Amino acid sequence: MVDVLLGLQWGDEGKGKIVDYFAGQYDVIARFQGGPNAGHTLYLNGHKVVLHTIPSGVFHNKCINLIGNGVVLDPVTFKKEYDTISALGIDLKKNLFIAEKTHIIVPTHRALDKASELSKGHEKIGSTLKGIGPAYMDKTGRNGLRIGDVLSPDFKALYEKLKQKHLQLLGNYNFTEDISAWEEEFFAAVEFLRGMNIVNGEYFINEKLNAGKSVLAEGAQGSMLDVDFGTYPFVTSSTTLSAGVCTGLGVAPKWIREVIGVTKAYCTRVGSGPFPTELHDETGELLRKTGNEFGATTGRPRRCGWMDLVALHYTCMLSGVTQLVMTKSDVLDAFNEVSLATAYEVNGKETNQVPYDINTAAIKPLYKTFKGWTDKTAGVTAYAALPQEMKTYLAFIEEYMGIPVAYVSNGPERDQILKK
Ligand code: 2SA
Ligand code: MG
Repeated sequence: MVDVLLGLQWGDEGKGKIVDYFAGQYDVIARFQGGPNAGHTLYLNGHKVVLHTIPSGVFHNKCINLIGNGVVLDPVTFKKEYDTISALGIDLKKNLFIAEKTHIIVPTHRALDKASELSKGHEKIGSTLKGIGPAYMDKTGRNGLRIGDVLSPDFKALYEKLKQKHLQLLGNYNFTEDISAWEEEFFAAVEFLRGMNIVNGEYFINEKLNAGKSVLAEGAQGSMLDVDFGTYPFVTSSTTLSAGVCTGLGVAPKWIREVIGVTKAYCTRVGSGPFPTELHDETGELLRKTGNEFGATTGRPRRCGWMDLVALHYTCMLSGVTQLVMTKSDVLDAFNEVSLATAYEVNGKETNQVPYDINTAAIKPLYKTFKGWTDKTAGVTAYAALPQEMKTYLAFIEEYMGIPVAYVSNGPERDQILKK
């Protein structure tokens, strides 16, 4: 069976900690979409490790880790990550596998990402500039290079052909940055990739499933960044929903069992695009300060606001979420009152649905406000011992969503998670 773990908002829901909590219970951990635009933070014996491409099961001795065909892999960031993890004494050779149909991010993809963003001016997407969009464009445009190609003696020629296409495009953008230094690193990393366990991912995973092994599909980014159903065009370029598991790994829907959706107890977003419950006042400021909502890599302040049940209901519907994990509940300890958006007012009309014109419509979220809790949740070690006010808040969410909040994470440490 395959269980899926994914983010229900705009990323940064704290998936890294949660997937680490669950990983040891599965035989295989597989990434099915996204690329080095992901950043899953884990702690190993006090060392902080941020994983971008490598699945989060690598710190569990018995877990097999698969990078699925739906991922776009940058050989350079992959090699750096591999070296960092190996330096911690982890033998990746044994349990890391890469699907041969995984697409490759080449240096000119990164250049194209940058050029495209620059050309958009103040309408830019706020991309991570890792080359994600251009790599997926080449995949669907049928020009891409795949991991299986690095084993071919013609790889250099295939690369040159793609590069020439990109240089033409870059010329149109008047992009003149020299990428030769990037290329040197790239070819060193491609050479390194040749020594990896490159497998046919779809047979690999189906053989495991048929042998009764359990798989956890590890999502990256968030559901509201999904290329089809997110706040388009302010989205990433992959399917971040549970549907992406089937195409991103080559598994049939019949295998999918639980869909575990991770949501913060409030809401954040980095980059541009609509965010109906964003708070521009001191409450938003307090959420940012208390929740330390600053980008892990860039230090960019994240936009903050109350939890949006309209959007959450939408993303749970799209992925068929069966249980919710609520993270950073302890951040709400700082508030006398906490609110949940339960409906939108769009052009004077009330609705419980996410509208098509979310980018342009004047959306006024309608809130239900709850009394805050005077007892802190931060030190609580059992779900049943959570403050009554918080239980009321959780019960309302469960009722609205029709899905249990099966876990509450009340702090950054590994053991700060409460099971219902
Ligand atoms: P891109 O680079 O083409 O995917 O950027 C397009 C938009 O998607 C946003 N984006 C993200 N937003 C939040 N978290 C992301 N990834 C990590 C995560 C975050 C991390 O999975 O939690 O590194 O801590 C992520 N990836 C892409 C981006 O801001 C653009 O708005
Ligand atoms: Mg993150």
